[in-house]
Amino acid sequence: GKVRAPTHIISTISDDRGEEPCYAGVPMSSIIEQGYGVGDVISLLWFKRSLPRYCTQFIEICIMLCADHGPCVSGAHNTIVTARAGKDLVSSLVSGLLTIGPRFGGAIDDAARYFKDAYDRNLTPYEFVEAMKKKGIRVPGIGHRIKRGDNRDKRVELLQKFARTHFPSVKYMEYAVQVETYTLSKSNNLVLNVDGAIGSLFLDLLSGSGMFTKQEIDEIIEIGYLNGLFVLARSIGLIGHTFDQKRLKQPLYRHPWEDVLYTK
Ligand code: Q5B
Repeated sequence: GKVRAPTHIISTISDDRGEEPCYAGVPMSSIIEQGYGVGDVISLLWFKRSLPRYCTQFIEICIMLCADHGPCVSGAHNTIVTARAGKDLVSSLVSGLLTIGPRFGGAIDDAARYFKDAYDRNLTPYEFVEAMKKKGIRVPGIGHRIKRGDNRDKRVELLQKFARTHFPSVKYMEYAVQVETYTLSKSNNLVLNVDGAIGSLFLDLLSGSGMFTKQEIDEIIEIGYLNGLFVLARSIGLIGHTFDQKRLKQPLYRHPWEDVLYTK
């Protein structure tokens, strides 16, 4: 009858058994015929639902804006050095990806966690930032190596502009902006960075779209989906840097002695 041998894997996001693969129940032909984009595919495979157009457009904007930030950042640097050591595409890519973490590009989830907790507990920006300082924790999503109060990150402005026009509510982002106003009063480098902008705005997307229950939002934040946006986006640039180095036939990289302080 209906007795089934126990399975070793449970999977809920895609199915390749039928005539055509399905993403979260949506057949590939519908994805193509209905003109879905990468944002829709991410919605289906990560969030297991179709999201409204402004949400998928926001996801696509995040991907486009974070695809690359020049050759000098940690990820691109690692990828360039690896490609110049003669390694293959995948090795060069993952060597760059492995730098993504709490200081570089991987602060989105923590920014969302801390901004959500502070906003939901009605902490003033002063109370939030000073409490973080007491705990010795840098505010995730705040601070940048080259961006300043008088040289803002254009990516952050573009994300904010889009959300202010299309999102039903931007309360978490406005809170992050208030935090930035306070941190900038302490030091000119403590701007809201791209991780903080995406983290706070994704909270607005999750809570304002009406597509997620409170429990689902808490689970998404707890598991930490949002760094995935940076990982996915920056892979595009890291692959580009790999091809660039190969195309330019760049030799093995060796760091110059004069740029090292040899000391005892
Ligand atoms: N201070 C990002 O630091 C950076 C503070 C802070 C309180 C803070 C730092 C930080 C949180 C993590 C974060 C994402 C490491 C950054 C990205 C993608 C990217 C990258 C690119 C791309 C920069 C100087 C003084 C010290 C610190 C204090 C610094 N940050 N206080 N909360 N958040 N942020 N990461 O310049 O009293 O002198 O000891 O950890 O959000 O990764 O383009 O490069 O697209 O590729 O090294 O945009 O902010 O500054 O360490 O010299 O600190 O500021 O305590 O105070 P820096 P430091 P004091 S976006």
